[in-house]
Amino acid sequence: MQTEQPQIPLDFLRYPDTEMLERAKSFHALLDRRRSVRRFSADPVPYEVIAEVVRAASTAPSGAHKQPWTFCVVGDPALKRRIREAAEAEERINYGGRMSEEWLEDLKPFGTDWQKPFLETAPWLVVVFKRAYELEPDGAKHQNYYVNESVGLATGLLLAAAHHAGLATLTHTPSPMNFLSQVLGRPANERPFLLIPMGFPAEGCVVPDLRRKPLEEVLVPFL
Ligand code: IYR
Repeated sequence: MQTEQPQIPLDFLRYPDTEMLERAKSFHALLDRRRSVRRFSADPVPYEVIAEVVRAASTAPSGAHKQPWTFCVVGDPALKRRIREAAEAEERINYGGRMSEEWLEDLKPFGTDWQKPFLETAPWLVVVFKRAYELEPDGAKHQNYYVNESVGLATGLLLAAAHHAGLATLTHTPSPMNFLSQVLGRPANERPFLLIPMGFPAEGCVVPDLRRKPLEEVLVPFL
């Protein structure tokens, strides 16, 4: 390999085939219990748990290892309230006609509307920002690469890590979401990507009875 970068031995665990299959199955069983939750309990969750979940997310691969993400972790009730108010102001417009009839129809199974109480109830809001580019203190701009792919991967790991730790999440997409930059005072190179409430489900929380596509519908083998 032609590089000046120091290289270290790969820390890799190889399992026998039977154990590999067992591990693959049990990881699927874990992930298959993850559901998007829209009714949260106000029970507190230690900040340290959320920080570790973010640390796991930040192990994601990224274009040229630029790690083009910032995770704002919001527990402050006043900030959560401002985020809820701004999100609801936009969603009122969305549900009042900005979304197409087909879109509203597609959302019916989820029972969503413009009201977003979970933005105040959940103990934590993780606001994921993508870093479109990097700014040096002297004002020089540096590129990031495959930013959407990288931040999407990191967010997937964030959801899996939260679920593994025993936390419920919602992948929330207030739209438009520029208000998050203002409320959290983020710089111009950071753009809001997703808003993820984290905490415990409310007592008696229910979720829609949805089915995941069977493997045959999503996997095309070329053996
Ligand atoms: N952002 C809106 C609408 C919405 C859109 C999709 I696509 C969803 O899967 C869920 C909601 C809202 O949060 O209500």
